[in-house]
Amino acid sequence: MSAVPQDKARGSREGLEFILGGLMRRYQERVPDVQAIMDAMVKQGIIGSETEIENDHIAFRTMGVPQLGIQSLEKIFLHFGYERRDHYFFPEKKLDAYWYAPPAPQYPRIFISELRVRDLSPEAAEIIYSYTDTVSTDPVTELHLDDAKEVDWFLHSSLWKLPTWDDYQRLARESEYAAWVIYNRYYLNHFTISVHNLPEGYNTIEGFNAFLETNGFVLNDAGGKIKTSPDGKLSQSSTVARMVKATFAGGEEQMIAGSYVEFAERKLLDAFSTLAKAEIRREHRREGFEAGNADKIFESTYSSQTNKSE
Ligand code: OOG
Ligand code: NI
Repeated sequence: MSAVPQDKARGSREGLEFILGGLMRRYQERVPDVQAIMDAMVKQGIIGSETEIENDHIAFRTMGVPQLGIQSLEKIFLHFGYERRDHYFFPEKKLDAYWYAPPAPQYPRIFISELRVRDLSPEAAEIIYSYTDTVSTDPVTELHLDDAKEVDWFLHSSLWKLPTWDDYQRLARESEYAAWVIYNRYYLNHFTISVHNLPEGYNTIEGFNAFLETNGFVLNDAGGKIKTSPDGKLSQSSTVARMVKATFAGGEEQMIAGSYVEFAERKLLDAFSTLAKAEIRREHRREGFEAGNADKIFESTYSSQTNKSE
């Protein structure tokens, strides 16, 4: 039994902020829509500066093999005080996912999904194992989690060898998610702008989508441009991932789907529907995620959607 109190065994807030900052910086560099959307919001007077944007959640994708996947990546965030919440299952896409509640409301929630590699065809699974088998043990167990620079480096370093363009295409034919992860690994898949606290006219997904489309941003329309939970309290939309130049094994360059931006509106829970605006905090709004919404948001990197932005 450890005598160390819980909060002392946990990673520091400074460490967590360094890691989240490092993720956002690489993501912003790779996804021009991020800066473009923030600039458009400032220009329109929706916000005074980009620091006012509330990040609802960030998302990662992982390969479900024993030494990697959710159980490996989550260790980093559990160390910094995140708590695992609900499980979601996507039978058609062969994915599992969990969401994680942050240690304090100023931090984003985290959504981590995982490919059920064992459910793919033997051919596709073999391609994946030919990369992941070089990782013999869970790499997160070897990290010094209190060394934020080491964690930041790990999240942006190659877990396995550079894929071949041929393997990427063969995977994409069976699972576009698999192809995305084999190349993009733990790069942030998206960050999410909370719209419900924005000024009138922009504080609903309908209003915010209209603003985005007026400014030329292309939205994912899988299942409709607005995805709403059955309780009507969580509505989401997302941009279509732009294509990024990727260098495959042997130096071959190809354009593939990168990351995207998501938007979320969380309505007040019925018990708090009469609260004055100044009193509303995160805990008064609809929490968590919704499998039916997420199922369609995944398609923001699928060719059926990315074809529209080329
Ligand atoms: C995640 C899609 C699901 C949400 O908020 O429900 C999601 C992904 O594309 O990896 O982000
Ligand atoms: Ni999301």
